Amino acid sequence: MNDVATLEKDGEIAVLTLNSPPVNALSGPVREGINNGIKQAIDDADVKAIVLICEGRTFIAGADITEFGKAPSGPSLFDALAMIEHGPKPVVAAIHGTALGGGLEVALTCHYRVAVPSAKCGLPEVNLGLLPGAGGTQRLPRIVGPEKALEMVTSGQHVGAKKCLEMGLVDELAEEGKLREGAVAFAKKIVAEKRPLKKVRDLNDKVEAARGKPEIFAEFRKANARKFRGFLAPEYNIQCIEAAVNLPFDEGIKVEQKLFRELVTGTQSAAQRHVFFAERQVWKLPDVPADTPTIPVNKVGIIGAGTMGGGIAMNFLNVGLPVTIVETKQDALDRGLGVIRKNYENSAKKGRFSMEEVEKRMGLLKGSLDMNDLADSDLVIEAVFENMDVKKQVFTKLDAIVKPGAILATNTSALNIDEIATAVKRPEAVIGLHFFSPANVMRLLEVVRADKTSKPVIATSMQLAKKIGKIAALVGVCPGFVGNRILAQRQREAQKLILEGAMPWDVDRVLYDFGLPMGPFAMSDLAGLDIGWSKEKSQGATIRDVLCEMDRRGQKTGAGFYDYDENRNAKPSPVVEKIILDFAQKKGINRRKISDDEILERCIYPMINEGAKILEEGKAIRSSDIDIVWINGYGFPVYRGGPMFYGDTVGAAKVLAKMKEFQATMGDDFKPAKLLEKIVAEGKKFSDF
Ligand code: 3H9
Repeated sequence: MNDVATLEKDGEIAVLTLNSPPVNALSGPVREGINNGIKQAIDDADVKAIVLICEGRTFIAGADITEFGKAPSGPSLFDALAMIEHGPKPVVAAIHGTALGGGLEVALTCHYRVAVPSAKCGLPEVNLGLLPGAGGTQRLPRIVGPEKALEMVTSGQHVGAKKCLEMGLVDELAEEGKLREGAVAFAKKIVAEKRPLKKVRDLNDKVEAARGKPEIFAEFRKANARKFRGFLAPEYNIQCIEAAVNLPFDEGIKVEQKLFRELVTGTQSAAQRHVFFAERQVWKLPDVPADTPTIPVNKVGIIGAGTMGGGIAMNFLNVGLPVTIVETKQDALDRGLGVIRKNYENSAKKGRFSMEEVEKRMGLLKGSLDMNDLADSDLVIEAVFENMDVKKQVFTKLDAIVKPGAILATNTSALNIDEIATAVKRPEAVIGLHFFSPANVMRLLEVVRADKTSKPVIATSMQLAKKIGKIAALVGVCPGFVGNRILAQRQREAQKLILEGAMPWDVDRVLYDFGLPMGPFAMSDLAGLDIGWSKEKSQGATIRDVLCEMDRRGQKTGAGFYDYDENRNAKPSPVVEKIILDFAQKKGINRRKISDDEILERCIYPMINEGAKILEEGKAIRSSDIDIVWINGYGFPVYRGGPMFYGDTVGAAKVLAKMKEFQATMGDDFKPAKLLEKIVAEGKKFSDF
């Protein structure tokens, strides 16, 4: 038939098998294979029913995402679906792995669905800034009802086969490992029983029952407003389910088509598709190939039981790896272990796991006051406070204690790891593992490669990151590494802006509306303004100094840049306004009105420019890695694709022009990166690097 589809016969049952690794995505050849295979089986008078099944790790996992934005080739998916649905013979989808997006839409067009218990079904298009564009939004609610359909299409969740069976999404479960036999037997059964062709499009009970009940949608929108903020796709998905409820099937399909086209040609979906591939690219290291030997890690040591050390420990306990935490004082150790236990107990109370599981994880944790207890660790992560001399002493001690071949990692967020590595005789074992706070929650891990770090140490760190459920980006040593180095640009501008004319709440509002979870000043209030501040050294040199001296140290003291009520709701503070005005006057600054556009451009463009410098210096492997860091470590809105993709969206030429304009009036904080100039000169994009 073609390279990806084969048609065989098992008695009266035709079995159409698709084989297009890695995930049987609906590329041109796969669509052609379905279309022609079904037609051939229909034309064969001996065939009474058809089973559609896939080879490899999964049933069809969706449309081929790489095809979006390109000219379509081969038969349309709709032709293939019509061939299945309107044909005269029952078609049974046989599902293993995942039936996702267009894959589930194919299965929903089949007349019956059989799955193995481990299979999962879902419509995850929303995560790509899309909606199911092949009838999914119209067929799904006809089976599971509009409420469940709303959940599924706006969350993109993968639903297990047993649940699918309960919901009617799957008709029968086949024995694990025996899908083909099970599906063929099922097909034979429906032939023998002369069951009718069950077309999902004709099932109207559930959608009609919801007609005239707009509150279903109003309540759903309200309940999820925070979660959906800024994203287009969830709202468009909701509108499609509304159409399924209120319109006849074919009219509903027209709405789905129109909204799908809008999304697939829009910037948000392009950004979210970019993130999908970026998340997969980030693991690929050009000079550390996949077959690089790794170091078995069965025991982890952590130095420091503070917030960071404790959070880091939890990551390993969660996946069953024993951890020894070393502290210098018994009370600090007890406190640290107590916090870990409390965190686990809170999760258990919320029903995430059982109390037994809490004990199991705590049973893997050992506290100690003696660094010698780390001797047989395969990986030691140092998480003591940020002081070069202290860290070097710790590493020298570790060097003498820990067995050869172990990885010696530092969780520093700022210090020079090359210098830390001079404290040991085995610099090849030293690496940075920069966890973000809270370390047991935040998904990002910056894996920092020092000058002499060996490839097995890098490969092992990346592998371990995956094991503990992080997304890791390999970066180089430079001040602040990738994430904080870029953050410093935004922080500097935010501070300047409030002296020049804006107020903290203006800056915060603009960045919040851009899509960040909170602005820099709300962030500082949350973290505590006195981090890294001391009364003795404070000279009132910055607004922060002034605020801290007044004991306005952020949310914890009920006041910082904002005033807080007892529920920690922030209000702009007249006191802060006056402090800022006085401060600006003292500095001889003539305050002026600053537009929202200027706030945004001054906060974001220098970040993009810094990203270009990072690429130019080779401190990140690719521009999309920087996006991954900022999306997962700092809440950069996914629908903008990360700072570098956003730079491509506005255009490197515009970023450069603005940087030059700002440089002319405000100095070299805005000096364009050489790479930015080069990209513009060559008419390229950041994503080309
Ligand atoms: C859609 O269906 C729209 C329709 O409604 C409308 C039609 C008109 N296309 O994740 P992995 C690649 S939208 C192209 O590492 P896993 C992936 O890039 C789609 N490529 O494996 C990677 O490549 P590489 C809705 C795809 O086992 C390789 O396959 N569907 C696609 O951890 C392995 O992927 C989705 O959103 C694709 N659709 O997870 C599902 N999918 O090796 C998206 C994967 O070069 N996919 N690749 O880096 C997934 O969620 C996961 O890949 C899956 C497997 C769970 C299937």
